Amino acid sequence: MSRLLLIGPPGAGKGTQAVRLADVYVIPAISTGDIFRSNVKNETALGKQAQAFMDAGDNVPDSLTNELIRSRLAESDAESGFLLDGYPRTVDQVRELDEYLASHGTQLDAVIELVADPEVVIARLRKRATEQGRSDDDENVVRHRLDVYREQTAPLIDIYDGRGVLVKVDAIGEIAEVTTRIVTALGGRGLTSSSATTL
Ligand code: B4P
Repeated sequence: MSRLLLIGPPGAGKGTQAVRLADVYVIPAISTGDIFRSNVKNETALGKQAQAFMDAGDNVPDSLTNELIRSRLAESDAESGFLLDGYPRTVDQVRELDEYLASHGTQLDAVIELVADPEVVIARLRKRATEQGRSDDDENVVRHRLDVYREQTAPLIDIYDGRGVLVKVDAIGEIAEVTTRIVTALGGRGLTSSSATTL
């Protein structure tokens, strides 16, 4: 049973690693970014509210994001563990997640920080912009997303470090190599899975 979260700047590889780690630890990967994108695509009320913030590279308001995560974590597949990708992103979201976990008598096992140089992530997102055409991968928007990350999300790293749950991992290198680093680091904290040992 693992309750994990991934934190790092845009383009550090959160979504990429989340899918791989979900396989390894047999837990659902819950990406607020993916949930918002699917709502935008399906033109739901939530998608309509979130779109302008996403296109500008701003965080979607906490009020919308917290509610979304509360109901997602309440689904049965998240009962025995989960990997949060891109949530929490603000101090208010940390508070909300803390309250949710405490009310369910649980806590996070580890917070994985993906460490990547801003110029590397800009180059990755430039490549994704040509491949996928995501509106928030425009270079000016990416630079703004990095500023938002520095101001609103980077402070969370100290919070989790202070709680002794932070695991820092170098996110530069081949995708599989980064996964192996994460699994090794989590293994060092006693977090294993039967499939993790086969990596
Ligand atoms: P996200 O979907 O979280 O977008 P992201 O930060 O860019 O991460 P993503 O997972 O997509 O990219 P990855 O690093 O895996 O958020 C998008 C927007 O949604 C936010 O700006 C915000 O508006 C909103 N939002 C989401 N969560 C929110 C919250 N909690 N509160 C408020 N608003 C929220 O990968 C990037 C690229 O790098 C990919 O092309 C990938 O193939 C490549 N890559 C990955 N690893 C690599 C490696 N090792 N080597 C080379 N390339 C690699």
